Amino acid sequence: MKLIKLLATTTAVAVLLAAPAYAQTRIALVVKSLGNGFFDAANKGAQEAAAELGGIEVIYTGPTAATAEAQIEVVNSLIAQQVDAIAISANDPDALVPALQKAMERGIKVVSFDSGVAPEGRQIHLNPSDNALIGETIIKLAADYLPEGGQVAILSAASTATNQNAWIEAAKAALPEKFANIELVATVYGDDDSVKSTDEAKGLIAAYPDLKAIIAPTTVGVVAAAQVVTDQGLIGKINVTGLALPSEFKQFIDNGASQAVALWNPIDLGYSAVYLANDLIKGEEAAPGKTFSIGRVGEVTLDDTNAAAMAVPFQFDKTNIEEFSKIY
Ligand code: RAM
Repeated sequence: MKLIKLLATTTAVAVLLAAPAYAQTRIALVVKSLGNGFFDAANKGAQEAAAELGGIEVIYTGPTAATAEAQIEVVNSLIAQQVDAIAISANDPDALVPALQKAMERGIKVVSFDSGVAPEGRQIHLNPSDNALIGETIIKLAADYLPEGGQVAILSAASTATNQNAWIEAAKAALPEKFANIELVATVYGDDDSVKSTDEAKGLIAAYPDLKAIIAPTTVGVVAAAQVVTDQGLIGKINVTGLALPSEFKQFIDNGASQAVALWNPIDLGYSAVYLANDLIKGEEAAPGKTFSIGRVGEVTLDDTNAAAMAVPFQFDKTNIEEFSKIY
């Protein structure tokens, strides 16, 4: 009798202990590549949202190299693990569509954030800010310090990256009308890889002796370019600007390789992506015009492609980078 009671109690305890693991909702945060401080910050926000919502495990994952092929492998493995949702920052808008459609067919909710997937491959896309505004901002960051105008070049991430390509397109559209004395001489791709970005920055400097600014709309590329300008003794001759994580970039505002850069809050971006994924898991349907509330960040409303944008980009220079470098 005693033994049965003991067994029953032990089983009950075991079930209780095991229960949370089974009951847990799993949301995978799939990033362009691991080892990127921007995505580490997004993951910080994702974990914060998970803790706030309760019962959620965020699986932070991604390939080592920022390619769509490598992300497809990650997605396929998440499908096999039967996660509840995938929130992805894509290295290509189209290449991931079949794998993500397969995920959706199996009941996995799919959100893209930061760098989008084409509408047929996801339910919601969350942009950090308005694409046209970001495109104009990255040119303005260079133009503000070039009153006489001059040559600039763009050092981007992967050549297929949805977000950078949208910003570059918007930047090119703004150039003739708003920045007539700025000449964009080249666009090169460093694949969000430090070594490749460094080589590409060196290549630009060698090919364009009159280059006045390198605009890198990637937190990886901007650091590489600023380091090259520093190492080659070109501070004051070539201004490096673009989108930078203050904690990684402060040293280059301090040493003068850059006058100013911009970014949004990557922590809020990851946080919001998890909120949206969780809403879909809970049964909410994405539809144009629908508003979703995203905890402490506020709310977003979906446009006619079920995409939404968060806040305006924030500018960092020597007056404020110190303060922001402590946050992200
Ligand atoms: C890199 C990535 C990311 C982009 C930032 C600005 O970390 O390419 O997708 O949003 O830069």
